[in-house]
Amino acid sequence: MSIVDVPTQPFDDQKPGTSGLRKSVKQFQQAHYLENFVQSIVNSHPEIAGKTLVIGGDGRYYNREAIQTILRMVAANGVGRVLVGRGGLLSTPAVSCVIRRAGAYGGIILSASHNPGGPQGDFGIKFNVSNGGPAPESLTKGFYQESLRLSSYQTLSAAPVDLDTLGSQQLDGMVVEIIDPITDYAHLMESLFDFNLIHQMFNSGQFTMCFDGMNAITGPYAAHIFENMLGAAPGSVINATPLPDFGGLHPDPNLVHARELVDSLYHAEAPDFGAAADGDGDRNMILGRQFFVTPSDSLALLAANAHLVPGYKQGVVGLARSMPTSQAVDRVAEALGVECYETPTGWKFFGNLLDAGKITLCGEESFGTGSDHIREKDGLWAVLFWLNLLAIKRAPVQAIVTDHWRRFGRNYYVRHDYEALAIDAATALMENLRSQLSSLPGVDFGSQRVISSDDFEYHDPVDASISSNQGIRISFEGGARIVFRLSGTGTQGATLRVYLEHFEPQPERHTLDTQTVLSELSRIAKEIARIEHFTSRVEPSVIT
Ligand code: G16
Repeated sequence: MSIVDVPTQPFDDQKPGTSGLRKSVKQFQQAHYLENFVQSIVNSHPEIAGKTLVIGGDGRYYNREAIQTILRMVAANGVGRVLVGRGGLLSTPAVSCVIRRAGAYGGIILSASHNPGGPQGDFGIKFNVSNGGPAPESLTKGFYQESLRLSSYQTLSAAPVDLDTLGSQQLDGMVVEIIDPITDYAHLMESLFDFNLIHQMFNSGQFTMCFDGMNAITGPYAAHIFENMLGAAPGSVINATPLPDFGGLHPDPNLVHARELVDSLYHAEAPDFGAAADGDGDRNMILGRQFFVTPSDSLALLAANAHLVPGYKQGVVGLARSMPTSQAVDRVAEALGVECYETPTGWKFFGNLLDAGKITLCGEESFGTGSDHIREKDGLWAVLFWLNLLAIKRAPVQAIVTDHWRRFGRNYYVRHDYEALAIDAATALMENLRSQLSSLPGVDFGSQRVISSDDFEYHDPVDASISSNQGIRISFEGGARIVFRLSGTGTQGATLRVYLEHFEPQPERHTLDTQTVLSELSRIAKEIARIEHFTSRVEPSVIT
């Protein structure tokens, strides 16, 4: 074992909302940078010696090198056993699944999620704890503090571990087990959903799907589960091979970046169902023929129908959504007579609620949906949930969603992103909004009257922790809402997100498109936040 002295050079603090370190590949390639984070994790867990860790990543550029570095370091620090996905691959939900199944102490995930990859792209690392979920904020803050104190790290000289052969190897005193990345995860999915029924649907020849793996981690999982296990036609999974640069794609499953999939669904010969997942497999997008299901509607619909699916046949004990997510799921919770929690953006905020048994399903507008089966959001799980419902209802996606709106009303919803802003400009815009909060209630903007405005503060009902400044909420009479917040995941400048929502209790009376319905709110958002004044931008860079 060797001890390497490092100049005290902490990694930059992590942004709120994220639970790890997400930076450019070039930053990660700096001497001691990755090592600094890994040693900070180890030092924050003195009891880690002898324990089991799970390690894997989404296959992006630098994945293999990072895993070798981490293996040498955790071996030098006395970790007993490490489970690594073959090829260094494990989707984020699969890491969560394997940690829980193996009773591991925790896991290390190498991914920058939906951010682009390749030598010019991004890389990331995060630590998950024994419940399978991202380390809570108290821990991640501790990692940062630890990095400020760090003056050396421990590693060893050893030949690279063979990441491609299943089975056990020794690295110094540590056991390295190379595991199949798919097996445990596929078993878990089989235990939750009616695979026979879905198989019958594909076998009937009446149902086709297209899943876009976006050249990222979910391709092999999707090909195995949808095509081999469930009988979807060969070729139903496109862009199925994880590539270090994602083949140049931006692996974010939305209407802008999943262009190939979206085009194929808006085509005369479109399949019945389309879906995609992101770089590390925790996000999902759901499409029907010429029809986009917003993530907020998807969450509400899965919640309303959960009792139909084997894994949730007892019903849901409670629901949760992140603050900017539309309030569609609140109406389902009300109808079911269960609590709906509103949390800050960031999956880690659901962890306590899930562990305490307060919720069964949860989700976010940022294309994340999940349940108590693991402690990460889960892209393929959401796709399988939809397939199970489609196999039960035997109706088009659009008909299922419009039926849901008829029962619960419709929350028209859109998100406007202003990307790569100067950080000072974005901060000034938010400060200006904060300064207006107390004067907005009662003000009329055209036909819309503000009824409340605040900077969202979350009081965790389980551990009583408080998270402040989580985004500006402005609510209007009739259920409309505008939310402003700065992204916690961008790596270039600042990204302003503006979330617009309008509630229509009787949507069948209206056939207007989302853009028309939300155009006035969009104008009001620009006026209140003085977006052009602060950013010189007239229109958002991305609309989802
Ligand atoms: C991460 C978190 C999500 C969160 C998203 C927000 O997603 O895990 O829970 O919704 O960031 O992103 P932003 O702060 O940019 O709006 P992921 O998929 O990047 O891990």
